[in-house]
Amino acid sequence: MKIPVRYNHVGYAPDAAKIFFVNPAELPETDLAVSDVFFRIVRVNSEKGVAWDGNLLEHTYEHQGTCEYTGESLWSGDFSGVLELGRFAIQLWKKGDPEKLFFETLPFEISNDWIYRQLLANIKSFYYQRCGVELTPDFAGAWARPVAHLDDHIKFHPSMQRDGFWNAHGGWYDAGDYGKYIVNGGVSVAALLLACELMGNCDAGRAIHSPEPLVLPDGLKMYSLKEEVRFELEFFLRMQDTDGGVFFKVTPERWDGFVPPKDSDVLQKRMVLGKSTTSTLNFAGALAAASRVYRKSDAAFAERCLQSAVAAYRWAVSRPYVDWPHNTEGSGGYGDDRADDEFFWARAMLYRELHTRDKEFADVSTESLRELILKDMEALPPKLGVDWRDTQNLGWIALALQDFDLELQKRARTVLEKTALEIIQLQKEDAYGISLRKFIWGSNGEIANHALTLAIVNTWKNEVGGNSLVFWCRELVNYIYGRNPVNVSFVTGSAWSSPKFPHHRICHSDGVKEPIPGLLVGGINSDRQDMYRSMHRAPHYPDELVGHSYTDEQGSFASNETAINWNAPLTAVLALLCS
Ligand code: 9MR
Repeated sequence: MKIPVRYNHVGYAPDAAKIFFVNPAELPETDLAVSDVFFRIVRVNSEKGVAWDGNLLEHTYEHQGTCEYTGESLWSGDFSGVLELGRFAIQLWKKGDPEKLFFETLPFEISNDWIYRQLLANIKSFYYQRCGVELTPDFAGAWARPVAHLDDHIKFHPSMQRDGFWNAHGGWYDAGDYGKYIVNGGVSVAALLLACELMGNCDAGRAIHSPEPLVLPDGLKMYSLKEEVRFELEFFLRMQDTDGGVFFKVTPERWDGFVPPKDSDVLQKRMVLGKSTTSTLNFAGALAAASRVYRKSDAAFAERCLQSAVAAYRWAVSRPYVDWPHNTEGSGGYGDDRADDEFFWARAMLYRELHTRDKEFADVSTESLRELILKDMEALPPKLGVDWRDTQNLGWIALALQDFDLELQKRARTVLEKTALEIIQLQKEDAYGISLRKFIWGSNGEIANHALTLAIVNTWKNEVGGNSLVFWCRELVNYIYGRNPVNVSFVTGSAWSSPKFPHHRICHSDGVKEPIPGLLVGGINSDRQDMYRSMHRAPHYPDELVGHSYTDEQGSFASNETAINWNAPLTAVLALLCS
């Protein structure tokens, strides 16, 4: 069926802008001018009352022409004036006498709490990624599962030539596979901890800070974000060797098939691999951030995190070029041949945490760190968002959020504001209001990370260059939840159009029809790396268009896998939009 309307399938907040797009080529009549069509917002109740009538425009933002990645010439409609709460549909009508109804969307909501509900689902998704523990029915409902992958007594990979066993228990599975990776876990934890740090005690704050589990509307229990992140942090701490270095990953010997964790346990040996400079610095950045967030509620744990971060940093300083383990036989590579951005992140975090403790940490004194940070700032301008390979934005953010070195704070804020403006400028020039110029593996994660940049800058400044940061942040969120070229709300369980067949081993082996909710899939990826598989396993993309490089199939690891580093920035953005 043709769906000519691109809109947020979940909803819009009453005080938010409510913009949608129309692809006229998908209307039932051709050669229509924009002035031939009008839209109507109708209430989805027995009376179907009209909430708004409006005309369409031939352009959106500063974008006048054809969408480069789909060829569409999108029109746009705006019903920001509808402030009432409820369930609504968008109708497209042909003007004339009589008027003719062309199309009606499936319902979406205008509500104050749709973002909060999605936030809860997202936080919960990390619980479903837990490894090595039983997921109990009171938390997991239909997705309960027995304990597997204990990882508490596993060998080192033969390439390490190291005897003995290691306890690498706990932590989250990275994605659709059963690997656990420090590099990717670290950036995920960092994004989530930013939400913990910045989110005050507003109504939504309970979902972030509560020490007790929450009970969700569906009756299931859920850990607050702070408690959930701690589960991953405990795993991180186990991954630190006695010399301070941090192992890179826990990997099965070969890639697992689509079997449940318990079967994988029987079929596979699991091993520890690493250490590398990047994994060790990633650990340092994440653990230093943790020491900040847990200081008030658990000073001993916070101190342990900080001491471990310092030990990791020292290890990396003395071994600045220890390469990532070039091994992808049973797990992903996360190969990164530059560690300068990880150094910057770790240094900035430690600078922030240690500045009152020079006497104890003479080798990482405020003065010495600052000197290096000044060089980092010159060498490593921010990117539009964080990603697992390039982490310097976390350094910039740490400097922008501290308030004891106002000179560096000002510099960092100015630079990040410029970055935010760049994101917005790209959005304005794009037919779908997004800031990408290429759709890569995990493009949804990239969009979420750009949105996080906007949301972070918004914590100290509401506008850049006259543009509202919240407005542009919400525009990116609208894309994620359905207003995109493939009409998919990219988070499982969020809307009628959500992925049903994510590339996720647990979802496909747990015997439950519905996928685990709250998982963000990678999304449009024009590289389509999964097409290089044998014919019968290659996924079925709808056509050749760059903007249609997405398919809701289990086999599409390049477009339909979920991963913690994509979910994490989205979770943080949703939290910050609730505050
Ligand atoms: O997100 C990663 C992406 O940037 C890389 O291009 C891709 C190929 O190396 O790997 C992605 O990460 C995967 C990881 O290697 C293994 N777990 C699943 C991750 C998401 O697909």
